[in-house]
Amino acid sequence: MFWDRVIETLERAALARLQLERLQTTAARVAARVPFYQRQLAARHVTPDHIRSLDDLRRLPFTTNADLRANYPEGLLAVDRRDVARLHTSSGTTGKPKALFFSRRDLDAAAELVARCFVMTGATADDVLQNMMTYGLFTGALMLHYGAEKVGLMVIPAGPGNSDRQLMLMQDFGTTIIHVTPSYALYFADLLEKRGLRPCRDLTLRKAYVGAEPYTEETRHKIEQGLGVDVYNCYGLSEMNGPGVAFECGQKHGLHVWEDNFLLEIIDPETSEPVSDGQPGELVLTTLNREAMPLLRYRTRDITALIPEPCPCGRTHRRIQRITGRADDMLIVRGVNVYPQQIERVLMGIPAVGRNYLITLDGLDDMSVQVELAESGFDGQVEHLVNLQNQIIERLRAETLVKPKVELVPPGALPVSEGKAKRVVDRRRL
Ligand code: DLL
Repeated sequence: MFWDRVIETLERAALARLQLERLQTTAARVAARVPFYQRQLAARHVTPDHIRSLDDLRRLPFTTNADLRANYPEGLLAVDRRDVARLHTSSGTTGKPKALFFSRRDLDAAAELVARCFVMTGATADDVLQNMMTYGLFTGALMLHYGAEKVGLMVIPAGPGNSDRQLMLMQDFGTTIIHVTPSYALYFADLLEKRGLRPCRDLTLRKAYVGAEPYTEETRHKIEQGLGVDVYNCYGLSEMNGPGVAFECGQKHGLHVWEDNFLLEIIDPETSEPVSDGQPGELVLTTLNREAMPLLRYRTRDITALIPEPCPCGRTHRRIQRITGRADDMLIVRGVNVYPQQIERVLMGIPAVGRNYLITLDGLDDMSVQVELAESGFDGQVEHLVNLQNQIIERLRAETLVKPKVELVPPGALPVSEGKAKRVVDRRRL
């Protein structure tokens, strides 16, 4: 099923023509209205007239996270204030947030993309969406909300947290789809197990749209088992509309990027040169259909790879692999590069391991990992615990080349945040 069959299956050559036309419009818009881009373009001796083919994209400047912060609050605004319909922000670790502006038309375009995602995954007006993302300045909940309404689903704007109320809403209103972070999905699956509830028997859930944080295929399986749902990976970032920038189809193999709205590049984060198709690199996105705040070649810092093969679902918009982490996520432990995702992949592949973990780095450059046990992971025999602990240490060492300390803790012992999960505590930088 398609929301917009024509555009979703547009032949590649026609899609490229549309992209070029929109790139030219976007370049002209920022050159006329945004002093930051006027300076950047002048420094490169580029005018919008130089954009004659999609390859000319490489003449345009990159935009970084730092540029958004430096131009806070309104430096990148490309419309009059009276034409702004909504503000979102995206917070970083320190200082001022990034301000993201949307016109009425931008909001409608974002909702259209989300509507495509719903229909692509088989959702219909018969579905009930419980939106367990945070409502507010974060794009996560609101951007998905309006797309769901367009398709005609009934939306329960539950927000995150208060798991007992979530459960009550699910049971009383027959929720079929949830939109949730991977960490909260795992936490919720734990809660069901503790209450002795079996999702297939006691709930009507069918699908979960899971995103806003990186997670592994092993975590997807854990969520699918724990909640009795099909998990679809949902990727996005506030700078590019929030959720719905890229989404899995029924194949559940890679995420279609809506290429009529975003021009995608994958580059080597060190050299900024393009990598060859299928190779991992940093995702760079250019908005093609934004009025209020168009962005050229935005460095997402997210690491992924292009899937060059066409998708059996019939959509022509190319797919990217699930995000394996952010370029800034890399930890250097005793000189070795370690990504938190490597640790998650190992842990979530071990059945006796539960649903939460926390990595701590301390002053001596030691890495320790606290690992929750599964509800059924401990049979009371201490030697089984010791064996499990040794098995985890060994597998983590083999995966990361760093031998961590591992502490097994009871289910539910580690903190759960309502927003994005915090998986790493780095005391070395405190
Ligand atoms: O997290 C938008 C969103 C909300 C996407 C809900 C999906 C669902 P930001 O707060 O700006 O926006 O954070 C964007 O989160 O650059 C990635 O690093 C990470 N991220 C988002 N979705 C995924 C995903 C929203 N499916 C940043 N897999 C992005 C991996 C993800 N990482």
